[in-house]
Amino acid sequence: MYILSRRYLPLLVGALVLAGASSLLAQAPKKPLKVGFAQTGAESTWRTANSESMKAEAAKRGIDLKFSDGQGKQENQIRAINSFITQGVDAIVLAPIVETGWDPVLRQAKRAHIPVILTDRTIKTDDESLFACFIGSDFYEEGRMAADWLAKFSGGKGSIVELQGTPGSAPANERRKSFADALAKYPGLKIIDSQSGNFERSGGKQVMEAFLKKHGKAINIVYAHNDDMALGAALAIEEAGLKPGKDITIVSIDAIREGVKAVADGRINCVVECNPLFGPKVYDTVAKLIGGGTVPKKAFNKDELFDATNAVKALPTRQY
Ligand code: GYE
Repeated sequence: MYILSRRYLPLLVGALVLAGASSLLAQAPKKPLKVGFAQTGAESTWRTANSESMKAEAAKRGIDLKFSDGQGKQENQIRAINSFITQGVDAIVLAPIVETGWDPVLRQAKRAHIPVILTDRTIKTDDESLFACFIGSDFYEEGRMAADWLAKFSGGKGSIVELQGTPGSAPANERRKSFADALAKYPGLKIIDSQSGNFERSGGKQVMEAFLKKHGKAINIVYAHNDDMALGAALAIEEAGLKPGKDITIVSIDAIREGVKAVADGRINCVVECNPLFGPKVYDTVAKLIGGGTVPKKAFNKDELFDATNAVKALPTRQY
């Protein structure tokens, strides 16, 4: 008996030490998740709502969020990602301002074993292993919805000016392409001019002023890639002595509260929704990835459309 316990004593002590250590570990407060978010900038109301959603949800979950405002420049976003890697974040969230040019910095993140979640906008790459997944809206579908709505509303006739988003960005590329693709079915609807207003209200106003000078009364319709530019264009139309929503039909994308309100007031005719509030979905995904789970490579938000038939009713519950 005595001999037995002598032999097993060290084992027993070892087991006790291990048990003690693991219960201590269990009691130690968990380190908060560290997430780096490289945002494009603050060009629109949509963007502000998106940043708010990401910040508020991080605060709610006790996530240590490193937020970087790229101020509309890809090089700032690349710098931010490099700094997130140096800081050893658990995950990187990127809203890529343009579609191309991300491979080198994403390779760095991959080498550091940090998962990258693309939100809002997609990228073009030959190596899809450089990002874990994408969460956002289907921009191609949004442009198609806008075109089909317009074809019905206009009876398939009219001259359109287009206000494009940021050059090279996924939403500008896809909203432009799908709208043009859909218009092929309606030969009476023609795009007579198209320029970028950079997704900004001031940009939309300036470009619309130039369009009005150049084309005058020939313009029947404005297709804006976002509500901020549509609201800027509505101002330019008013300043030119015309009635937006009546003399010139306006259709745009985002459905920010002010956009839906403008539809309710008859200044804009239709807004296609693009929901920016995906903070919760992004952090759920981060948690899953870090826990070793699998997530869908691409997850799209479901978007609606508002026009004179439903805008007034929708207004009180708009969240952004
Ligand atoms: O439509 C626009 C913003 O990428 C979906 O960017 C986003 C777009 C949105 O500035 O308002």
